[in-house]
Amino acid sequence: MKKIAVIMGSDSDLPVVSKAADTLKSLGIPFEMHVFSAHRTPEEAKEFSANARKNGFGAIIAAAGMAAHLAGAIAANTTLPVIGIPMKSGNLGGIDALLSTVQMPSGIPVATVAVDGAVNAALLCAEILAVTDDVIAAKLDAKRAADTAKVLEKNKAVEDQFNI
Ligand code: RP5
Repeated sequence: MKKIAVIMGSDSDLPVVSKAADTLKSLGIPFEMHVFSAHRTPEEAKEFSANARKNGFGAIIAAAGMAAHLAGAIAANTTLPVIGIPMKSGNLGGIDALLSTVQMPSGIPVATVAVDGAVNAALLCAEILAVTDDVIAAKLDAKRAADTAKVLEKNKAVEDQFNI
């Protein structure tokens, strides 16, 4: 099975990014976590992304805050799918990172999830792998069914409490 790379610009991103790790773990998908910064360790970020395909990765998550150019810098050096997580950090509450990550010019795509959207980033990676992996596809179907059951249960509790 292909691995997922989970890269963050700073270890200060870890409390949010660890939710992507938890999600991948729950689906049995192998992954690696790294701290590479587009501006503090640009050579390491480049080296990792340039070699990611031959090192067995199938997609890359890149989380960064503020003037967040990590996902774009990673995507510049690979044709693997790159999913950007704009992080809520600094004075602008994540709007800076959201615009920096989502507004990639044509030619180098970054699929951007919500601000701090680590769970969806991991699920999107799982969906990418599930195109050719029936085991992951089945796990995603089971998760959807379980999530639906939980909401139906909550609906029933509210209906029982308020509706005559
Ligand atoms: C970004 O700047 C990181 O991704 C982080 O979200 C933000 C702040 O980093 P630290 O100053 O906490 O290392 O590069």
